[in-house]
Amino acid sequence: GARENTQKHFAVFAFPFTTHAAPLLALVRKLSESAPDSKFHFFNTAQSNASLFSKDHDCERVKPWSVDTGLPKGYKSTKGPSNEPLEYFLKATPGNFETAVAETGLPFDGIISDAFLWFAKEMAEEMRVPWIPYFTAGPRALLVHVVADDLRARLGINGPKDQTLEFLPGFSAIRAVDIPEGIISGSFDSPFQMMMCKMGQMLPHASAVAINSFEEIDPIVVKTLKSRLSNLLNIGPFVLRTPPTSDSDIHGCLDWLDQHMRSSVAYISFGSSATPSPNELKALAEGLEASKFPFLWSFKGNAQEMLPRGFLKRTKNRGMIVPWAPQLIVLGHPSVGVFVTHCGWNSVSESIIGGVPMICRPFFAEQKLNQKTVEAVWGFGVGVEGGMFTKNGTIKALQVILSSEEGKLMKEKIGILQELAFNALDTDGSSTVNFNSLVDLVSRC
Ligand code: U2F
Repeated sequence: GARENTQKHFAVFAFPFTTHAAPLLALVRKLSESAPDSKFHFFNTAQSNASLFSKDHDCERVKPWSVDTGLPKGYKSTKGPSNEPLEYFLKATPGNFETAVAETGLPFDGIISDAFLWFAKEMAEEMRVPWIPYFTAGPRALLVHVVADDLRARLGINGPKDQTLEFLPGFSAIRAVDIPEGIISGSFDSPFQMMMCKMGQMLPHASAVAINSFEEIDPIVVKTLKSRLSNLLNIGPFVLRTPPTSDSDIHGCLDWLDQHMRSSVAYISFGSSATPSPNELKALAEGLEASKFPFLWSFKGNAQEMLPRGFLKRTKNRGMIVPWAPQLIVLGHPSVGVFVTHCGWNSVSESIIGGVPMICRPFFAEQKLNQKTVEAVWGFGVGVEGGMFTKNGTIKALQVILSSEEGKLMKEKIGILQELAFNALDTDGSSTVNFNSLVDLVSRC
């Protein structure tokens, strides 16, 4: 930048939905430790910032700053999951970020943003500073957005669902139906899909693209990505740099796990926003009960009301239901043998870190692509039969992973990637080297 030897300021733009802002903040906090002359303004909705910044946190180097939610005055959220807040927020962008940036009165030396917020590129260009987007999901998800035009040209719009993507290196097991909506199928004109489309077009023009993944996880895909992006920096799994501590285990999951046999427990969680339908919840509960495997369930909502009558009582000796679990530590506990997951990227990464094979029930975004990769590329997980929980499908999937030879093989396979993940974070590992380049880049802004 022009103002060398003075303190540098970075604007950080967060995407305040699902598990996006937390990983971005974790990255920025680590950057601030490695680049002590830099200050970061963390632009995010007040509500999301309130959940991320504890009152006693030192906000000296990373300062929370509010952006408008775009919600109409007096807006009352509906009960249950709703897309409305996202839609209002997207309507308010980029104006809300521009206003907030102006409020600071600062000239910034660079913008670091959630990759979704592509307009940061245009703002950075106006400020004549670098734009560094952070993609919080995996390399395959990133690639399908970057090559979206090629996919449309090859596969057409709403073409045959079973068509495979042989033309894309490493994708021969992936079918059209596994690709996130808004690329070759689904709705194209929703504000969210339009944002994803612009993201794919803008990323090749970024100074660097950081991603919460590691090079060894999917070398062929990483190679293609590197040919499309000017500076791809795989810096993950970043959670290994900022792991939660066991004192966050307020519901006693770890003590409970200690009482169970090695690789015997099913851990269940569907991330921050997916909830199976009442019918599927019932089927999953019936399957768990009939299978007789012990289970630990991180459950959103009122389990008493939402699960079959008497289920909690009948399974109380081998089931534990909690509103929140320290997932990374749980998946690292030797008693956990399988993760029943929606395949959000953080969950897939944490399962790899724990060396736990998966039962996949994806819901939206790139979760189906993650499932197919787990199943058909890496070979350490299964989808539920028919794509939805049924009692028998659940029993079958649990048996495959917890008590079959095939399951043992999956455990071995995921163990290999687990080791590579830890190696990537070693002092001379690929993710450490890439993180150091990112620190350099930030220092040179
Ligand atoms: C969106 O994913 P989600 O937020 O739904 O799910 P994950 O990426 O799997 O992240 C969930 C995180 O919450 C943690 C867990 C993960 O780090 O460890 N957690 C926990 O600690 N305890 C609990 O009881 C439950 C969860 C989106 F929907 C996905 O498609 C994307 O892949 C993802 C990343 O961009 O964001």
